[in-house]
Amino acid sequence: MDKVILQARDGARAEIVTHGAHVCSWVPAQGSEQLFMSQASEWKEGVAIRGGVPIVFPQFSNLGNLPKHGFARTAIWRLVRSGQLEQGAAQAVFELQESAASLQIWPHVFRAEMMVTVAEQSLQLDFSVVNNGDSELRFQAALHSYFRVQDIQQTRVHGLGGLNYRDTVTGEDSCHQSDQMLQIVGEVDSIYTDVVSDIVIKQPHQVLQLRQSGFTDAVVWNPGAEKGAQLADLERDGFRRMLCVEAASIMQPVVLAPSQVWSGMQLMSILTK
Ligand code: TA6
Repeated sequence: MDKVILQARDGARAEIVTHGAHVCSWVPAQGSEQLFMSQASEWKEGVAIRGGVPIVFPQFSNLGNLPKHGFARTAIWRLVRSGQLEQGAAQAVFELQESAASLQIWPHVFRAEMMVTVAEQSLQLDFSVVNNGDSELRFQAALHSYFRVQDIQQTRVHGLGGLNYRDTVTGEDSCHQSDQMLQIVGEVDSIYTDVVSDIVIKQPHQVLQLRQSGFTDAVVWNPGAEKGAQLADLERDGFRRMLCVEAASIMQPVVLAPSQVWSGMQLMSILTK
């Protein structure tokens, strides 16, 4: 699989494969790996990678007729450019346009772009879509980020208090997050709406801040022991070492008029060690 390795002047690194413009690794300057990557992931053309940052587009989950989570995560993206910027950050840009295969299942003309920027303690992911067709373009999108945690039992999520969410596990649609702090116990699969504040993943050894813009929702997912064991490409007991916190636009799909552009961003920053 073709891979782009980004290295900032300060040593911060990220790795992206053209399969899905998928970020597989992020190591901040003087830091350790921050993304979870399943050792049982298949790394096969046409198959989604279990870990890193899959790009979900143009459909979230099975909320439509397309393959689950859309086709972008299994498509081969084109590398537009990569290298170091003047200030020392490293950046790569990938693009995906309609193809004969995509047009068969989704009759739209578009250009999607993924820009990955790494430096110091941060990784910034900018995802954008332009409608190159002559009719309305409607889609869902998510940066399905898998974070690596030392122990899910010791991990806490802050910043979701006060938000409404859909609990995909129970099927309940109008739940309210009254606790300020979320502890992950068993299977968790929730879509939080109207996200405006930062989300923070706290572990005993570090604090990771997630900032998003453009995306209106955030998904928190951990399959738990039972569902985790059913995922053939999730390494044994992988649920203990991963937590997905995704920047997403699901409940209100993005609607673009011809020539219109939409962009969404997820910025991940280590606050302390
Ligand atoms: O974003 C959460 C979710 O939609 C879950 O429901 C779970 O199925 C997960 O994504 C992973 O999906 P995948 O198709 O990669 O197995």
